[in-house]
Amino acid sequence: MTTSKTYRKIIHVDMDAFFASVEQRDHPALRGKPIAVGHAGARGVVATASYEARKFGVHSAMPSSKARELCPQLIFVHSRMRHYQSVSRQVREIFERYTDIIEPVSIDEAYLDVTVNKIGASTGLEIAKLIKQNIREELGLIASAGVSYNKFLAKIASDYRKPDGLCVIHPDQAIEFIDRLPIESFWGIGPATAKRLHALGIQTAPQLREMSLARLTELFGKAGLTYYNFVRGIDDREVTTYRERKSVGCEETFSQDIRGKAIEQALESVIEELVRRVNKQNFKGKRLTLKVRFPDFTTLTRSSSGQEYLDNIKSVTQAAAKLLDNVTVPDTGIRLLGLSVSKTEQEI
Ligand code: TTP
Ligand code: MG
Repeated sequence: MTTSKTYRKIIHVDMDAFFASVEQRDHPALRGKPIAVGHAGARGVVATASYEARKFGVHSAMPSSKARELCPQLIFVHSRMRHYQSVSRQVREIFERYTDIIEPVSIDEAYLDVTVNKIGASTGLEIAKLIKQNIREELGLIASAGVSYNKFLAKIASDYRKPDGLCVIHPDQAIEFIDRLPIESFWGIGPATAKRLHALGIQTAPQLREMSLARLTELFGKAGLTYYNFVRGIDDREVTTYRERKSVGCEETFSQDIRGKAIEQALESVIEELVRRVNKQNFKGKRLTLKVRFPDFTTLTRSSSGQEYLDNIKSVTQAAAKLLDNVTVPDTGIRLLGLSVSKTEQEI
């Protein structure tokens, strides 16, 4: 008797230096230059940097002042979020030529299940090549793609040899790839978990593989099973096309810190926009969360749930006022104000 195991064909696509590449594409004068998308001001941060700037050590989430120190010739470009979102939709349209099973992870990243696909291709590699080619020729942008039999490995594959990467991890190569990874790059292993594992003497994937399932779940609960499986190349997560929206929010960062009356006015405008979004998406939720960021970047959130749906100005204003009453605003004011509506435990 022969048995053959059929594997899924999963692709992970991640655009290279996404915002920066869009800017370099649209403004030829910026091509080949170190650029950063973000605010150059004293309080600005880098959203992303072109690969030319990365050579100097500039990276996402770095304060702009630090970036300028590392790379004095760095050119700052303002972020155009709406534009990037529309490019992201164009990328998605390319994916849709091959499959409808698409799971967007962020504005520039998605998983695709092409086990059954619209062009009858027999390998994921063939489709990944076509997608990269379409993105390059039609959008003038570069993407990295990874192909494997599950999401975890497809993501590892797309990160491998970025930018302009294309990598396939076959089932019989999985363990070899995994063993080259630092444990921090496993899905779900953040800095805190990594620290705990290091304290137990676990630095590498082979060491992690020696831990029993019982020990891992004792230490990390449900996540223990995930680590146990991942380190063996097992990940049964589906590529999910639909995700129920858990919250709808709106926030505003001010060009100057605001205080007093200006906060009330800002709150009104955030509420108006929030209610507009809630209704546009026909979202039903009774929980409101207020987010306030102070000039020193400390951020505070306060939530409360009521009986009414937060889909109108009146109910949101009442709930927001109560939350804001519990916040002590320092003399220096605030730099960001945000509100979001979500579902309560009972509603989910
Ligand atoms: P990433 O895919 O993490 O970064 P990237 O596309 O710029 O670079 P890479 O080639 O390494 O994939 O994020 C996608 C976009 O999201 C990025 O272009 C800008 C934005 N972003 C932020 O605004 N802030 C952040 O801290 C990060 C990580 C990304
Ligand atoms: Mg990217």
